[in-house]
Amino acid sequence: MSDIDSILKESRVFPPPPAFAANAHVGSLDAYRAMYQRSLGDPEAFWAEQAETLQWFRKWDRVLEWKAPFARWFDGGTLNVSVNCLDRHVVTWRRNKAALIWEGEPGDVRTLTYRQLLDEVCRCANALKAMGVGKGDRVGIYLPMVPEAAVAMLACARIGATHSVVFGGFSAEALRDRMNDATAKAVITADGGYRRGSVVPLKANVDAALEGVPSVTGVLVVRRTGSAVAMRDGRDHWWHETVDAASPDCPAEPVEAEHPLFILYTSGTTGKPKGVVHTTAGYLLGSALTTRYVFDLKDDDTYWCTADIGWVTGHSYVVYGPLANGATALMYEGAPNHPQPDRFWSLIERHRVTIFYTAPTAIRAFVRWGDEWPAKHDLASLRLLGTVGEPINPEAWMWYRRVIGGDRCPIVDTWWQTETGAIMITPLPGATPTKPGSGTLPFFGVSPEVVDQKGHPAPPGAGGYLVINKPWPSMLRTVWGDPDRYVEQYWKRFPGIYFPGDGARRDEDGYFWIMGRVDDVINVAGHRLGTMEVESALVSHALVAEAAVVGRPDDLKGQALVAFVTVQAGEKPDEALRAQLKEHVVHEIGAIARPDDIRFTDALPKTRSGKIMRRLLRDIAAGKQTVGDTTTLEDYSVLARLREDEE
Ligand code: 7RM
Repeated sequence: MSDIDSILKESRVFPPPPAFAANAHVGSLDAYRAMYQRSLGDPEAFWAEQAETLQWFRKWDRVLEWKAPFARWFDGGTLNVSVNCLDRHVVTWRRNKAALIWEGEPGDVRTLTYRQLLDEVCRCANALKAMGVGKGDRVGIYLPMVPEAAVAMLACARIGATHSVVFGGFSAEALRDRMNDATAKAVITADGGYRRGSVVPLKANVDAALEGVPSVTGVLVVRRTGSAVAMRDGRDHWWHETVDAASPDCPAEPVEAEHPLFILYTSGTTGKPKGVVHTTAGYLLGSALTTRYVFDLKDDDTYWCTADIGWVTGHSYVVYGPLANGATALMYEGAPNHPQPDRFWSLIERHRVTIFYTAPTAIRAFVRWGDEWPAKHDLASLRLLGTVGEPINPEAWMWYRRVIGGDRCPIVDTWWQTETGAIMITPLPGATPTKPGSGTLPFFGVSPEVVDQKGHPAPPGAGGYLVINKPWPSMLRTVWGDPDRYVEQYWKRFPGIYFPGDGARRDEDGYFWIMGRVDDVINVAGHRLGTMEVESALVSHALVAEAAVVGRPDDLKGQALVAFVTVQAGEKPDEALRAQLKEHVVHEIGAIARPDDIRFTDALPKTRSGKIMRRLLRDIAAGKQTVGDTTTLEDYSVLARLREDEE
């Protein structure tokens, strides 16, 4: 088997705007390189120095203990995450600074200052204690994007309970499996949540889920929608009764540096979800440090990460990273197109957002909905844009820069995973010249490489496997209850080296280009093609909004290339466009990547966090009637429509 062939060429470069660089935490590539060299020259000294920026009850004895692949960071130290996110700010001028500005989907707005947030966290912590929850217990959090979600996470941290947030869009079954896997003691939920104007019945789902979860003895219920719910005596408690009545004083529990802060389940490509375990000090350090440097965060910023707290991006860049830095974060409950496709731009205009962080899937939807929606709003408050979740196609990047960023804002394309806890490969906006589609360079202390199948370094320009060859503080520690799976999944492909599962290449400048998941690589006549490059060639056609390519078994070529394509709103795809797109790909990258079939569709199957599920498209392209596990699919009707479209 060969490595991955890289075929797409992209040569645009955007240096940081001088005015941005002049005020940035890191203002030049030289400054970045000097700090990066130092971080890898003596990682333990670097991380010890950085750990001084946290508040500790007791300092660590030892920076790192590495018994590959098991790491312990800052052993001997004790601290509390909620103290770092709240208490240390309320003793400064920040006590009356807005910590969270929240907007509900119906348009209601709430602001919580650091002082108010700390009081609410303490009350919630006391309410949890009264329910019998203490250090080491696991607590499920199944909430919409309301301030209480952040409060609940911090309240768990305050008493040393380990939270497991389950995305509010997941089913009762998914919730049940996760609560059982973690043997949770309590669940925090709401009567419902708003999504595109309708109410998601969260409490009813909890009731159904808990039928099969003997470990849960208490449920705390936020009243959000006012919908009628059943309350079970002795088990269920209203937030507005118990939390509101509780004392706002709750001393923080000092916990060990390696105490598990949270479990977050990630659905692997197959089989049961893995409970990724993150611990206290290393995770907090990683999320805090990256938030400060990658987003060049300052006290007068209004920072908005659009991720749901059900995903790791919501953990690290809605809650822990911004609050650890004393920032003002915007939180929004609902859909980007409710009541109209300009909701995000309206939010940015009204709240004067300065830093905006979202996903390529959202950006491609905005492109498709049309430029008239952002054009209705004044986006001049923005100074920095970010993206995460999938490779971003260069044309979507260019659109983001021009239409949202007014050709003025740097873009940080941040590569990382649930497992890495924090951003790993990213530009620093005042230092790194950016290239559309590239995550550019590693963050401090991160040592990634592109290797061939034998684990040898791949030459510049050659596609291969992305690996990380040194431990870092915010790395996952294990899979909850299944250390063998941890070893098997991440440390076996290249023994002793972390393998994230992505393909990548490094260019002559040392920039990383993520080429997609290696499971999705397509084998055409001996060439191994990453999905990102062919998809980007398709998306660079003016009429294409989104594309996903997969392989279909082919007697002659091994695999034939099948492209699923969504066109811009209002366009009618036809035979002529199909022929044009094939020629367009040949023109952009060469005959090897010419799609054998192009199938137009109005939507692609995606996970609930917006990642294209190529695995399902492979089954459809192969004409299989039943497709693999679809439990993480966002919209089931997409599959039915794709099948109907079959010619
Ligand atoms: C944060 C998050 C992780 C996977 C990862 C990649 C893909 C994420 C980028 C990206 C290219 C990026 N966690 N991915 N960010 N690919 N460029 N900037 O998404 O655990 O849900 O997913 O997402 O494949 O391995 S995650």
